[in-house]
Amino acid sequence: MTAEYQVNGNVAVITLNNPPVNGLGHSTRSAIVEGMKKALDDAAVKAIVITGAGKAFSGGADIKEFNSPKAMAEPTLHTVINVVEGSDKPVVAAIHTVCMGGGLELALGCHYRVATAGAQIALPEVKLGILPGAGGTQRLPRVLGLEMALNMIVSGTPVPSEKLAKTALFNEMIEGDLLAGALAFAGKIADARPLPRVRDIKVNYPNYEAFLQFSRNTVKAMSGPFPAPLKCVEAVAASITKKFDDGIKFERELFVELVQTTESKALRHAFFGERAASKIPDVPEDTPTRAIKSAAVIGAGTMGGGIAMNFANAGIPVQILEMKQEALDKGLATIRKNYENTMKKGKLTQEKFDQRVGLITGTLSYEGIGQADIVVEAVFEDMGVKEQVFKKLDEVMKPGAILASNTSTLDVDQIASFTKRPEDVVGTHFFSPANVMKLLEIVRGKKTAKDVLATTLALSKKIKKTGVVSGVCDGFIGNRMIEQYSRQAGFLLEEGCTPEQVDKAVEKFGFAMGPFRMGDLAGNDIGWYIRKRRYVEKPQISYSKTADLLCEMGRFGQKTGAGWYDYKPGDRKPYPSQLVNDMIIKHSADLGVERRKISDQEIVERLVFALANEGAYILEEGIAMRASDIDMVYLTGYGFPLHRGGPMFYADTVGLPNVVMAMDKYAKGRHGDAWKPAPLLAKLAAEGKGFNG
Ligand code: T1G
Repeated sequence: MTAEYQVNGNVAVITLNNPPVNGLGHSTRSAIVEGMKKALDDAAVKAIVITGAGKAFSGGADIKEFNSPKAMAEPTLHTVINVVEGSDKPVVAAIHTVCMGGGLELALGCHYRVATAGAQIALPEVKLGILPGAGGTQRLPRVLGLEMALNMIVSGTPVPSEKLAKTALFNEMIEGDLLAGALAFAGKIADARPLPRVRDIKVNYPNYEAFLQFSRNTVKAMSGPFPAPLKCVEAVAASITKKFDDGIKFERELFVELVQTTESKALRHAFFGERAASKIPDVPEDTPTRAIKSAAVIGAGTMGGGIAMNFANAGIPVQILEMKQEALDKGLATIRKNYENTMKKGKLTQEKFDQRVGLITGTLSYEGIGQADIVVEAVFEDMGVKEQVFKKLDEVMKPGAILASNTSTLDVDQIASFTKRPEDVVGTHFFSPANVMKLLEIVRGKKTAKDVLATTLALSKKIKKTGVVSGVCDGFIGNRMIEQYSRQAGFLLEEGCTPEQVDKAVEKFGFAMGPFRMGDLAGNDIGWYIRKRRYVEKPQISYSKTADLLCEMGRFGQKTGAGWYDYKPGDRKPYPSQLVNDMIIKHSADLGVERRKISDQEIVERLVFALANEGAYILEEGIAMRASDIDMVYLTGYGFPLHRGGPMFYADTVGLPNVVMAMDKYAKGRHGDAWKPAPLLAKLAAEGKGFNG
């Protein structure tokens, strides 16, 4: 049973017990109704307390149930709340730790609510592309007022319970033992009548029409491709414009509409995808981890500095090793400047600034970092350089230290072979800017120890990264897929597109930045260096030469003041370059390619399906453990639009048979070899299945 029932004196206690967060799945909802029935039938029971076992009062409806008939099976959450609210004995919600979504809606159906401080109170449904669907949009405004309720529902942001202590949401804040406090409170109000019902409170807000119109305009401007935020405004508006029951009906209609949208399915996919990524089938979740009380980073450049900041931000002291004092001083100064800028924006207190800057120190000797629990090298992307560094690390680092490489493409097994402790070697591929981008690719070498993996995953959570485990291959997950994306981008230039046309098409699809603007930002020389290596290692793979011609012109991007686009000094705005466009047109002529008009649809299909197809190869080779891992890589590391759910999820929404059909069409064009469907993709398409099940 997923809720326990016991009677304490003359108070019945119903304790939700559905780990991990007391999700209000069907069995829990049934158990609450059963408990209510018992309490109402027991003449000795004068009052009822509902509370949650473990680490939550309740995290809300069981999202895992959404795509199953159970979600709508009686007793629905509406029914449960109506039973509670319709009880002729007082029901007290005893709230702690987490009270969110349907959990808060259940509490709002109770006659009274008591809480301990520090509980996260939220209606976060909007973050899943839906809205509170069990009365939250109608009851929360009745206890918090229109404005505060609207803000909480449109943002989905949790508010600590103590901040709401003086509102009608809580009747009492409990110090000490919550259950004891709730039982005492229940004893006090057991005979109080009439029973207070939130639904009976009237929402007052002078000139609410103007406020609601302002809210509509503001929310419309900030919600991008997501329909839910604006629907939240309309639902909350009903709490003041409609009778309660009409408001509930209206809310229900909006909820049913939103839960079926692709945007909501994509957000739910990302919610579970982020959590699934931290699970490694052959590494039990209770694998003991190594203590990480100090860190070291080799290289004080952009990457090294950003990586060091991640540790300092998580309260972990970190030493940066550089070979030259000047480089070290420059790196530390850059970090300090970064924190100063954050503080100027009001996003960092002086105290935090001092703490973080104080946690980052520098050293010029390898011996200086020998006692660190983990060392991350962020040196030049060249195997020879990595070899020197790891041989030295093998000499100086204490036993049990984790030796991590920030390599973005190189063979982690080969790097591990430079040491006598390959089991302690792992790839930790950060994405620039390393202190900002959420993605951390954790590259598992053949010999990487399980506890090293478990430790690195736990560390990724501590430094607020989305850790995704990758096997060893050229480019791991993200950069291996981006190679196919970039190949198609180059071919499109040769066949008729300009850089801005390609960028605009994918940015309209939702990418944060198109491939050419991204190249100018990251530096076109980085890709050039990698392609030169690949021309030698994989001569059979064709590439467009446009990117090489650009680099031969010295146009590396913003850092050289010119790239695919022209730039004005001090201005990061990209301006189409006639010189580059002429180079491209001439290159097409040299190739004998007749340029043609290419649609945005073809641009998006060729770039995104190239990602999905390579992702299918990565899946079948076991480089990625699951399709949602690949989606998490692209959502958190490559600016793939969240409302599309990631390349694999997007391919599923298009339908894999349609993807294969489009690929067959492109296979008839230039470089058709790039469009051979991965066997896994062909198989799933033939079976009418998707990558994500
Ligand atoms: N349903 C199902 N599983 C959930 C869940 C939920 N609501 N919330 C968390 N989990 C799982 C999660 O997948 C993970 O599983 C484990 O719990 C720990 O999660 C009608 C319709 C509650 C603040 O949006 O924000 O109510 O990976 O790692 O960091 O209006 O989870 O271990 O197998 O995040 O301590 C609205 C979403 C639902 C809350 C806890 N509620 N959850 O954070 O643990 S819709 C939410 C969270 C709704 C009603 C509507 C957080 C948390 P596993 P975790 P945490």
